[in-house]
Amino acid sequence: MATQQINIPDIGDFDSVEVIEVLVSEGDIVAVDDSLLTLESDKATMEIPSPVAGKITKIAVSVGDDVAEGDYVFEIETEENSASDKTPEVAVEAPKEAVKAEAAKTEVPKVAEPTVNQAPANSKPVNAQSMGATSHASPSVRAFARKLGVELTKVSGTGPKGRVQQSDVEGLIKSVMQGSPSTGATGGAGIPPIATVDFSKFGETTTEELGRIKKISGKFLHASWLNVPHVTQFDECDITEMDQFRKEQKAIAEKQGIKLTPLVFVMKAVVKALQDFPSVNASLSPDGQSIIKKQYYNLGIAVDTPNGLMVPVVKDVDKKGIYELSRDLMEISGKAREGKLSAADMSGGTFTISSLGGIGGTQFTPIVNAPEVAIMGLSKAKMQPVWNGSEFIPRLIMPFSVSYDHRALDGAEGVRFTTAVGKYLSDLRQLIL
Ligand code: CAO
Repeated sequence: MATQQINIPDIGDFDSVEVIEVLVSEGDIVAVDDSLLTLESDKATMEIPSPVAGKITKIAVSVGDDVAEGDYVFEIETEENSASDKTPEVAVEAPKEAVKAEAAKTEVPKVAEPTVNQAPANSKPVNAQSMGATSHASPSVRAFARKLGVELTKVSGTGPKGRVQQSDVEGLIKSVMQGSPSTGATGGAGIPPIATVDFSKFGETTTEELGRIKKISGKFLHASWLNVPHVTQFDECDITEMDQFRKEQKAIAEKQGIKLTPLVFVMKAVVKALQDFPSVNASLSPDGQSIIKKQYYNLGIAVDTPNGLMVPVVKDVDKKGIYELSRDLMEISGKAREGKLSAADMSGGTFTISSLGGIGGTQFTPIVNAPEVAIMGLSKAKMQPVWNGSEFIPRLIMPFSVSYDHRALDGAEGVRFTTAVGKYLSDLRQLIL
């Protein structure tokens, strides 16, 4: 092992130039030509590359320092036989000023003619990502990013070896301005990005553009996920009697062309519980300082369509009977699947229900349909043995969950609400009290 001193090489006509970025940290392993420093004069920005491969053992400059040709800036520990002949070895602990003076007397290594091009045997070469807070980019791209206030470490480079190009910086800005992540897995606004992976390295892939609806709903879901502090309350209720009643009515309903499913009963129970807990049928004001309680009961119903998730709204659920609600539900879900919903069909909701009960699953955590403050997720009901105090009896139990905005509702309100829904569904007679 040898320690090699790195000095500022020939930087043209500049006497003194400011250090604007130190691109490595002590302990980093660098390869020949990896950028170590960025300097900026009033005319140009330039990067100082490493003339050797090795481990950074000392950093003798800081951001804001002024440096000139010959100034000592780093020490790099290299393999004994790989150090440049032209480069003097210095004491590792030498104080900056002493080394500066020493460096001034010595020949400055020519960075364009590195004599070493291999990293130490026990090290792995660094790339832009593994150098901690550093990114590979040309000075002009760095200047461009700095001008726009973009942190280069947040930009995924698409150039050779992950080098950040101007188009990468522009892409990130564009995605942030559009309010969407720059890749499916990458966020803006200070959210740490997820690495871009070339999946084709591991096997065959196909790429299909997301459908229009999925892109639109994705933005809303992402915005809610990021803005709303979610809590999900899980619960279950005994719908044995309710389902018995539904089955009794089913044949009559079918004669009128209506399909009676548990969902419409849930809608009625939810509205009754919303009347008991007005803060759940509400929205927060834009400044987050007030809660706006709504005296109308319009339920958004998540509908699975070939084009993606849509949430049409059934209006005035409190004023409608089971048959009328079933008709409404069939109509809007049909329109949703045919892509015929109007803007009016999709607006004015006060609370949303997402029912996966016809498909399966035991529980799930729906995302609040902001600016509403709560959403219910319905799962599939199953016959289960329930202890009645003296024996197990078979009962039809439906699991459900309610996700809510914790800024609007406390946990106690959340569970009181789910308990009320369960109470109404377990005994439909309570709905008319
Ligand atoms: N438990 C057990 N069975 C249930 C049930 C439940 N919770 N909910 C519905 N079922 C049964 C129905 O009774 C029906 O059976 P029968 O034909 O024997 O009566 C069957 O499941 C299919 O019901 P359905 O799904 O056609 O009707 P629905 O009224 O329950 O739901 C709709 C309508 C539009 C909500 C539904 O079709 C749909 O699109 N669901 C998906 C919603 C979705 O994707 N949500 C996720 C969004 S991401 O949060």
